[in-house]
Amino acid sequence: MTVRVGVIGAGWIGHEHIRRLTHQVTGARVTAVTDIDAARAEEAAASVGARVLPDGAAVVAADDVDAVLVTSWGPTHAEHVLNAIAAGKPVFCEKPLATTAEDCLRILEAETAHGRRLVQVGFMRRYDAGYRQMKQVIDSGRIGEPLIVHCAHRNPTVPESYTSAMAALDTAVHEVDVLRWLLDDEIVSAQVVTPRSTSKRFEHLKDPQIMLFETAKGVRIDLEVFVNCQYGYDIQCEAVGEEGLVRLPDPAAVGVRTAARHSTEVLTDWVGRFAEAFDTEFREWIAGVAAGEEPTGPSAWDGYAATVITAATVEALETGRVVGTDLKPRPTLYGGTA
Ligand code: NAD
Ligand code: ISE
Repeated sequence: MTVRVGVIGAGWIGHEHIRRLTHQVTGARVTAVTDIDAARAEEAAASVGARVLPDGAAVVAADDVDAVLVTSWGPTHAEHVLNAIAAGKPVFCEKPLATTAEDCLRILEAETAHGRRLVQVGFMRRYDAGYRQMKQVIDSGRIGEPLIVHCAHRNPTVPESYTSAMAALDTAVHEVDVLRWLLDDEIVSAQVVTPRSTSKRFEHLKDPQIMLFETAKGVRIDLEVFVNCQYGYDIQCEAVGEEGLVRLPDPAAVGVRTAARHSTEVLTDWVGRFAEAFDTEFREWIAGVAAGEEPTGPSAWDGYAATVITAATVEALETGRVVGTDLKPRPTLYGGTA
């Protein structure tokens, strides 16, 4: 079966995913595209022979759309995801699931009422080969119980529109998700420490930031978010356990020796760093949809948890306090008891 996908939002990542679904994933075809910017929708649709529809509701309702991909701006995600659940169609939503806890809870309620999972959230790091190897090592018990995790998330630069809160909401959100998954543990509090800011930033921005998280089992996580580091896109993660440690590998790169120097290249953006992870993420999602199975990737519950935890991190930044995350009880649909 070919899964016919309708895309809502044909911006930067929408384009990437349309290209991916068309050229990197078998068993999928993009049949409909919408964007509030009509020219963008036209261009994206024309590139793959899809039709343009007037809005997200029309994409969800279309007879030639089996599954929905939401790649519009974050504040619009909840509306499209709720429409897809109401239509009983599988929906892949780029992060964030929604920008408020209340909207996430509406989605959890709607999916729970539907009775089976339809929603997957685009936290692609769970599909990165290096993180998957780290998870195997942690789950095998080889390093003993995890105690501390050291992480860094560095972007070379960000535009002026990027705010201090986005360090948590837009950037650290990836670590929040992947660490909850790696450790099979919940983040219960957040704290933010701000060192001296780099001079290579827009004046309004606090950069870098050091985020400190604690999990329910007492694991401590330190995360450096530095979005104007200049030198490249660099993701680091090291989990220290009772009997050893496991470290995320750097992407494979040849070593070059010349002029009395040995160097390896550092990537410059997330598109290249996680290209294979995005491909795997969509191959697995499409295969599951084609087989009529519930998605196995990050769930609406994971999307809710990420939104609550990153909101607590912003509060911690703004108040200087340690802020609890205060999640609601996890419904049974997502492996909980509520
Ligand atoms: P973008 O601004 O380039 O594209 C968003 C597009 O959505 C725009 O073309 C805009 O016109 C359109 N749009 C907005 N509201 C709409 C609506 N209601 N209906 C139809 N179209 C609408 O932004 P982007 O960088 O592509 O980011 C899009 C989403 O993807 C964001 O939620 C962002 O957080 C997420 N994202 C995820 C990753 C990742 O690593 N997983 C990376 C980048 C962006
Ligand atoms: C962006 O939205 C992403 O999702 C990238 O993965 C992240 O590295 C970047 O900091 C965000 O702005």
